[in-house]
Amino acid sequence: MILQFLGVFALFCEGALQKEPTCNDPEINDDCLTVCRLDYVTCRQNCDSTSCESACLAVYSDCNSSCPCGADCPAGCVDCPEHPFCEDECEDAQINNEKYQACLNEAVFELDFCLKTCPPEIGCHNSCYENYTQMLFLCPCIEQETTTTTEISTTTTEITPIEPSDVFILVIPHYVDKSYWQSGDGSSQISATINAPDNYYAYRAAHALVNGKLHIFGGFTDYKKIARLDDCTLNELTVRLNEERKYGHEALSIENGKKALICFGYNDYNLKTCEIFDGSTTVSTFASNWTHSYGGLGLYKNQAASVGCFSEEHQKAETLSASGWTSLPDHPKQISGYSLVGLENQSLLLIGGYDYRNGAQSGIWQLKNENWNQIGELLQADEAGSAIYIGRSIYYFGYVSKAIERLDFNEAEDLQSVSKIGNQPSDFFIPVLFQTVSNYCI
Ligand SMILES: *[C@@H]1O[C@H](CO)[C@@H](O)[C@H](O)[C@H]1NC(C)=O
Ligand SMILES: *[C@@H]1O[C@H](CO)[C@@H](O)[C@H](O)[C@H]1NC(C)=O
Ligand SMILES: *[C@@H]1O[C@H](CO)[C@@H](O)[C@H](O)[C@H]1NC(C)=O
Ligand SMILES: CC(=O)N[C@H]1CO[C@H](CO)[C@@H](O)[C@@H]1O
Repeated sequence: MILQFLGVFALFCEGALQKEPTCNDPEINDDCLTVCRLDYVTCRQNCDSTSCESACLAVYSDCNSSCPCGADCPAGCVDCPEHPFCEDECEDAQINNEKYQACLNEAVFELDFCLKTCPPEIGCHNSCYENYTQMLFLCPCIEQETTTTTEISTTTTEITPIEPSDVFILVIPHYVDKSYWQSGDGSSQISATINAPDNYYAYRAAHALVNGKLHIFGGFTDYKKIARLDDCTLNELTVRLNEERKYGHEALSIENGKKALICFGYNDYNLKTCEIFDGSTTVSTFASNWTHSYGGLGLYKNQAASVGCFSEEHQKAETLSASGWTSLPDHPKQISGYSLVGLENQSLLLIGGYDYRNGAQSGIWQLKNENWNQIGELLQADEAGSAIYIGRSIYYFGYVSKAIERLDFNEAEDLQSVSKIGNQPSDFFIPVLFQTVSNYCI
C-alpha cells in the first residue's frame, strides 16, 4: 500500500517536472550567483568608461546564465556537470576531501582501538567492524553513488547516513522462537533462530547494548538474570542484578555504550532503585524520588531520564546526574508504557504510551530546553512498543496496533515524516530490538 502510494506520488512529480524544470541545486545556485556578483563589482571598480561598464554587465549576465539553475543550465548540475561549482567534491574524496578524511580517520582509530581491546572472540571483532561500518555511513560522500534511484524529493542535496534499505533489526519478542528480523524499508521480514534456555527468556526483560553487545536484564523467568546475545544464542552470565526486577523495569546504554543503567520495575512493590552494569559487575546507584515502573529510560542532555509511572499515575519526570536524581518539567499527561529516544540534538522524544485518562496515545513529544512539546503523531495510537534509533530514523514496533512505523528525521533532527513499514506478526509486548546485518541468525 505504501509502495503503491509512493509510486503514484512519484509519477505525479515526474509529470510536474516535465512541464517546468525545477532547480535541483538551489544552494549551489546561490553560491554561484554570489561569485558572479563579486566578479562584476571588481570588474566595474577597474573601469573608467561606460563601454567598460557595459562589458562588465555583459560578462555578469553570461556568468549568471551559466550558473547551475541559471538560464543555460535550468535543472542544475545535471544539466551542466562540467561547471566548476558542480565538480564532484566526493571524487577521490580520500585524497581531496578533508571532511571525509577526518571522518575516516576517526572511524579507523575507533576500529583499531576496538579490535585491540576485544578478547579473543570473533563476535567482538565482528561487532567492531559493524560499528566501523556505522561510523562510515555517517561520513560525507559514503555511498553517494547509490543515490541514483528515483528520487522524489528534490529540494535538498543532503544524503541520509544509513538508508532504511540497509537497516536490519532483530526483534526478540516474548516468545523467543517467534524472533524475526525486519528490514528498515519494510521490504522483508524473515524469521530468525535465536537460542535461549527458555522460550519465555526475554518475556518482560529489559534490554540495552553494552560494548556493542545486546544484553537482557531480569524478567519473568529469572528476576535477577543478565544474559548476552552471542552468535544467535542468549547466554546467561554469572554476574546478576542486585535487585529482583520481574517486570516494568528499564535499561539504557550509558557512557557511550560501555555500561547499562537498569532501574525501577516491580517485584512485590514498585522499585525506585537503579544499578549500573559494566559488562562484568553490577553496582547499585542512586534511587529516584519517584518510581517510573512501566515507563522508560532515555538520554536527555547525556543523562538518563524517565517520566511517569503506570501504577502511581503521576506526571513527574526526573534526570540522573552524578549526584543523584533531579526533577525535570512534568509531562502534560499521566503517561507510562511509552518509548524514549534521546537525539544527538540533546532533546528527548517520548513516543506513544498509555495515557491514564485516555488509554493508548499517538503523540510524539519532545523535551527540549526544559519544555515538553508535541512534535508529531504516530499513524496509530500505541503503547508498550519498543523503539530504536538508527541513521536518521526511529523504528517503532507497536504492541496494540502491531504496526511497525518509521519516523524519519533530517540532518537537524527535525521530524520529517511517519510511515508504516509493516506489522509485527503478533501483539508482542515491549520486544527486544537489536540492529543487525541482513540474514542474521536465519
Ligand atoms: C544576476 O542574478 C542576480 C540574482 O538573481 C540578479 O540580481 C542580477 O540582476 C543578475 N544580473 C544580470 C546582469 O543578469
Ligand atoms: C561502537 O561505537 C561506539 C561509539 O560510536 C562506542 O561507544 C562503542 O563502544 C563501540 N562498540 C564496540 C563494540 O566497541
Ligand atoms: C529528591 O529528593 C532530594 C532530597 O529530598 C531533593 O533534594 C531533590 O530535589 C529531589 N528530587 C526530585 C526530582 O524531586
Ligand atoms: C528537532 C530539533 O530540535 N532540531 C534541532 C537540532 O539542532 C539543530 C542545530 O542545533 C537545529 O537546527 C534543529 O532545529
